[in-house]
Amino acid sequence: MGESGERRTATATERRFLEPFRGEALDVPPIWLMRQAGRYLPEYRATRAEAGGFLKLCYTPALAAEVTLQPIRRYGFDAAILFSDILVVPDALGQGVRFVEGEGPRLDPIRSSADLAQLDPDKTAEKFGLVSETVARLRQDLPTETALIGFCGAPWTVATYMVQGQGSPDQAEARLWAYRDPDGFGQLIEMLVETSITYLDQQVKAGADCLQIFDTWAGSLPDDEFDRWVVAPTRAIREAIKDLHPDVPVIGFPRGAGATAVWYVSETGVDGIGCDTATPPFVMSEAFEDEDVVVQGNLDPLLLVAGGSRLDERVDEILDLMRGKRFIFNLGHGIVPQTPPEHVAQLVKRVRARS
Ligand code: 1CP
Repeated sequence: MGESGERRTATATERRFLEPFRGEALDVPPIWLMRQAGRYLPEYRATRAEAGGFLKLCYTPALAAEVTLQPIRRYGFDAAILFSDILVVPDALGQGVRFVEGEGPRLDPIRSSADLAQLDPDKTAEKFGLVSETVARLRQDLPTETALIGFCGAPWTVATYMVQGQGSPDQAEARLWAYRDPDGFGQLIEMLVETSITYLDQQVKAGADCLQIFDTWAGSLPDDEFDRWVVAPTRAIREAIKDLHPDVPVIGFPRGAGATAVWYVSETGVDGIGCDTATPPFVMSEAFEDEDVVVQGNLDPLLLVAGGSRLDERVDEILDLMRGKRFIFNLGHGIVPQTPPEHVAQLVKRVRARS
């Protein structure tokens, strides 16, 4: 094989993770897990300590690539997900983001159009460049058969942190701004749409072969607001990426969308739908039948903590219902820190034992 461009095309066809997106229903579905890199792994805790801070870890390509590879070495997942965070986008835009040990993220809140003027999309190049460097390293270091997922937070979910200044149970500050001043809030969403397109485009150019848009707080909005702040921005990102990279699938994860998930799929045009823990497996198997979409999900992350025969039984139930479908096995939300690593091994073994 000659040029590296040819080589990439040839090897990409060997990545079984991508086959459901090409129309194949596999007997043994591809598997990866949200937050597959993280604190439940001792080697992650060691690398994080070496980095000296969470954002430093995200912005040090050698270390971010290392923690991305750790779960691949242990479990041989079909896809790796770039190690970074959805809050890298506000950080790169110039809103100070800190991670307080044991408390989660803290940001200087943005609550008005005047506050928005402090953000600068032209500033993102340096930090996005470091993330792209991680992606490029990963494409070199990953096994050929392992797909690489890039990601961003959906504009709505990222905005909830930017406006609240931290995580919150109800996303009240963002929801109130959106009601009181939809044009001002819309400017923030528009900035996030444009910045996310740039960010994802760079990740694909650096070697990502699939993208996921995390909308963790999609479920906190009533239908009309869901349309405006979840569906429309996601569709804009999806369309832009399709124009730039027609062969790169985009998975949407509108956590908590419930009955509006089917609407989300048909209106955004995503290629994959991540189902959350509350979605009944029979809904995963039937609700999206009329959509041209790959379904991903949805084991309870706490069942992965509990382990035992309940874990095996539920895995079998999901696999039985999704048999013959274009399906990717995943959790319904991210792995939690108290997960015993051997339970993850048990899960992967159980999924792969199918035929
Ligand atoms: O102390 C630590 O090491 C930090 C823990 C941690 C980790 C491992 C955070 C802080 N982020 C991450 C990595 C991360 N975050 C990934 C890496 C790839 C992977 O292995 O999956 C991804 C995709 C995310 C995405 C992310 N960050 C989301 C969307 C998905 C989800 O879990 O809902 C959200 C909401 C965040 C914000 C965030 N980052 C970190 C925390 C603790 C939080 C949640 C804050 C809150 O709501 O209170």
